Amino acid sequence: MSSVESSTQHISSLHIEDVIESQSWAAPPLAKNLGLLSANKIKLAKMLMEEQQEHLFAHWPEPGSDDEKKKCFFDQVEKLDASYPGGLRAYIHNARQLLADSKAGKNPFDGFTPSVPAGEFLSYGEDDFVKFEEAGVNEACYAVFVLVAGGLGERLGYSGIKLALPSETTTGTCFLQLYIESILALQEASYRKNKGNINLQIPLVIMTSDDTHSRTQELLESNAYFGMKSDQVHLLKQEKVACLQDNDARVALDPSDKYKIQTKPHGHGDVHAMLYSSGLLDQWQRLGRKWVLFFQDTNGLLFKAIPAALGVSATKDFHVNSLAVPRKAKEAIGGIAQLTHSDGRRMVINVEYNQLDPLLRATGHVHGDANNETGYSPFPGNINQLILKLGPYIEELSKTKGAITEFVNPKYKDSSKTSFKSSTRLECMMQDYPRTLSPSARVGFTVMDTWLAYAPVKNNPEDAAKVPKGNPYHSGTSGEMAIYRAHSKILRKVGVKVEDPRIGIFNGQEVEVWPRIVWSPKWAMTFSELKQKLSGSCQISQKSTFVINGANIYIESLLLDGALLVYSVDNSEVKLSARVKNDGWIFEPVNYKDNSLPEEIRIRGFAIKKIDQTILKYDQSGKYCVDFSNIN
Ligand code: UGB
Repeated sequence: MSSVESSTQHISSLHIEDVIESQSWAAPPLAKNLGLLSANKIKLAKMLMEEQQEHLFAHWPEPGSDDEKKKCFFDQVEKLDASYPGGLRAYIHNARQLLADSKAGKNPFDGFTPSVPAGEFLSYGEDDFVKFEEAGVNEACYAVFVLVAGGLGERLGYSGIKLALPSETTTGTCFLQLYIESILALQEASYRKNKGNINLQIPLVIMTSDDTHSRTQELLESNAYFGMKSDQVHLLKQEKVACLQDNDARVALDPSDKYKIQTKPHGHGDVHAMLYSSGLLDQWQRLGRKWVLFFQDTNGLLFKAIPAALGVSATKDFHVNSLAVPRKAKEAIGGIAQLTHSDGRRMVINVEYNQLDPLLRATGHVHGDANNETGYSPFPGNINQLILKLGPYIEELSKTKGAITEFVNPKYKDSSKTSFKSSTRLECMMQDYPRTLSPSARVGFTVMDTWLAYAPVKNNPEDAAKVPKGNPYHSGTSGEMAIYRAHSKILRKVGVKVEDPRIGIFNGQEVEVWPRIVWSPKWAMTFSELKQKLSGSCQISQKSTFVINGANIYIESLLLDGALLVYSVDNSEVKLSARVKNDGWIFEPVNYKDNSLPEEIRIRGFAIKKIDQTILKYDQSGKYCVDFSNIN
């Protein structure tokens, strides 16, 4: 039987009425092909016609040609319809409205005046910081972590998933490993602090997308979940949304496949709807969880700030606590602002970096997004680390079902704003969650030093090198250097003499090169833990590399000028006094255009050459008191 005959039979047996009726509503190329579709897909076809989407079928040949592709097209339509609240029709309607607003130049914050809100400002090692850190560790056993990792990182120009990228190349620890080990260390510290009375595993949810899902799963599985229990980790995959080709919200076809709708990510704001529909929130509440901590894929410093920020949330009973850092004007991070409406409404919210300048100019700030006398923008920079209190979060989501205010950001061809350079789509951001909260909600933020809390890896070498002087590069180079700087500065705060950095230039970026000091999270998560682990006189030269990996390594004195790596198993205790001098490890500049090198090296602009090192390894349980010196 030919496919034409088979489709005719399909028509007669299944939905002849729909098909006959189609004469009135379907464009001819579609009408002829309706016999290929199930009743539900015919409904979707009708909806698309009603929403002026007939261009999607203009190229469809007679039945018998490309039938499988036509069916696949409607499989995709069905999926897009099911994954958007209210379906594809609602998506098209929302898009039309937002595109009209965008064309009219309407500001989403119309009627609101921005001002600088009051928040908590913490300095590493100060009394307040230490107090909040201790409170945070106490509370960590009631926390859950949610990592948004659906983005591909097109700006970074890295072909792998960003979670697999080494956070630094001294140890090669990738971001996902660093995050998981930090959560496990926090879990352990919280268990100890609660004297073993509360023994909860801290769950980790990772939001992935089609771009990242399977590679994230593989990374976890091939590394035994980096020490987490496999049922402690939950992957939720977000779906993409349809692209739009014009102001009428006509859906765009994929330029490389005319039977496919072009799709793009909807943004990290999807995380709220996904958590809502996953059932995890109620499960966590039943188990007595209190806090949900959201974070992003490439910030190697984040967990230095987490315990204190969680302590702030717990102490001040914040429903929402955004972690922030001082922000340079025009830096590509959102600004946290208090917005007050002429009708009395008021909210503390992130204003995204591309909206802050126009909003300020529209409300009488003639210089727009500018630094003040401190050399920084008066608006703290949002680093998209949010801590939400679980109870109020569940209450709010039961009203909104996790839907987040969307926006559209078309790149117009010219000032007439009638056509786009390339297709666009609706997007939403997780930090817009507080926009629907009532004014009585307890919304706050916590500002910490950038060197301690924030060093994302987002920009490729070429773009990073073009960043205005004084603004952060947010590159592979700066992300790695920031980890060494943070560890060096933290050690200085506990009394270690760490030599000043030298200046290095890699991939056209001028960076401070501090000693390469790296420790595993289980060695020390907090200021108090560090103080217990370090005593006596300790000195580290700029050319040094110092790696500590083990829970119970106590440094009693240290004179280091070279590379020293200390490893121990968790059930051993090492008390170490060491004087080490060797040629150590050095950075060799590499050209990012050199295709013979691995991408993760090229994006940094340097490779580590291991000339000489001292390795002290304790892989059997026991107590060790080590006095090591290779200096005569
Ligand atoms: N992400 C997803 O999981 N799904 C998506 O669809 C998109 C992204 P970007 P950007 O702190 O540095 C954010 O692209 O545009 C994940 C804040 O909006 O790195 O730089 C993705 O995998 C901004 O206010 O975000 O801006 C990644 O983990 C500022 O805080 C995360 O979402 C800035 O980050 C962020 O994606 C910052």
